[in-house]
Amino acid sequence: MELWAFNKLPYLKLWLETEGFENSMVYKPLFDKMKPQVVDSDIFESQSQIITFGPLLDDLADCLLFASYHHRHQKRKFSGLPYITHCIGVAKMIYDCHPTEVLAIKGAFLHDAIEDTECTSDELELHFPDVAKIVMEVTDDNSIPKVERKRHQITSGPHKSREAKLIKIADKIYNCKAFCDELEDKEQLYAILAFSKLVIDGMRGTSESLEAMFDELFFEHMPAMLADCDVEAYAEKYLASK
Ligand SMILES: [Mn+2]
Repeated sequence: MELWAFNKLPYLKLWLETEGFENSMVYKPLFDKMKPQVVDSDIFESQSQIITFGPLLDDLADCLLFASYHHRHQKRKFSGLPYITHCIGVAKMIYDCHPTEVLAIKGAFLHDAIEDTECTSDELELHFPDVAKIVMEVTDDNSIPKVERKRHQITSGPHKSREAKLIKIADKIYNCKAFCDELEDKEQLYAILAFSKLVIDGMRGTSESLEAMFDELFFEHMPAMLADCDVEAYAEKYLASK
């Protein structure tokens, strides 16, 4: 395994110590492995949400560490948890449904690194040549206007690689779940759900289980009347929103 990220362990430790680690999810086997080197073992005692990836550990550790480092100053909008919990959640969702899709799981850890941090595509390519292309596929082009960018998510979906589709679908599910839990403006929620449905509809046939997971969420939160007839209209609302 290429050990780039292990050079950054002091930074990760710093992040763990300063960013409310007690509320974050932990990739336990990885940190078990790190313990002798940098992390105090007591830090694990109070964890309630522990994620295990089992035998895939070695292949994934670098991706998680690299992503943890680059997202170290960011928090999730609603929960306030360290941003990396989102990347872990997306990776975990793919792992649960498709445990052998290692490239997609690695890509899931890194999927927001280009879009949301100072990490460059060159840097990613250098350290993770097998995953960089997949990450670029799920990275929105911030140089184009927001409406077009959002619309592009719908039109580009069908042409993406299988790995990119898995990440995109899991990412949408994760974010929609958060919106369903936290968003008080229901009209805005329906617009987001409708838009996400159109994006996912363009990638159907990728993962029966992930698609079913999205459908369950969609039909649980979208009133039946709207779900039947107004999806396109609500998606347009989302596209028109700032
Ligand atoms: Mn994401």
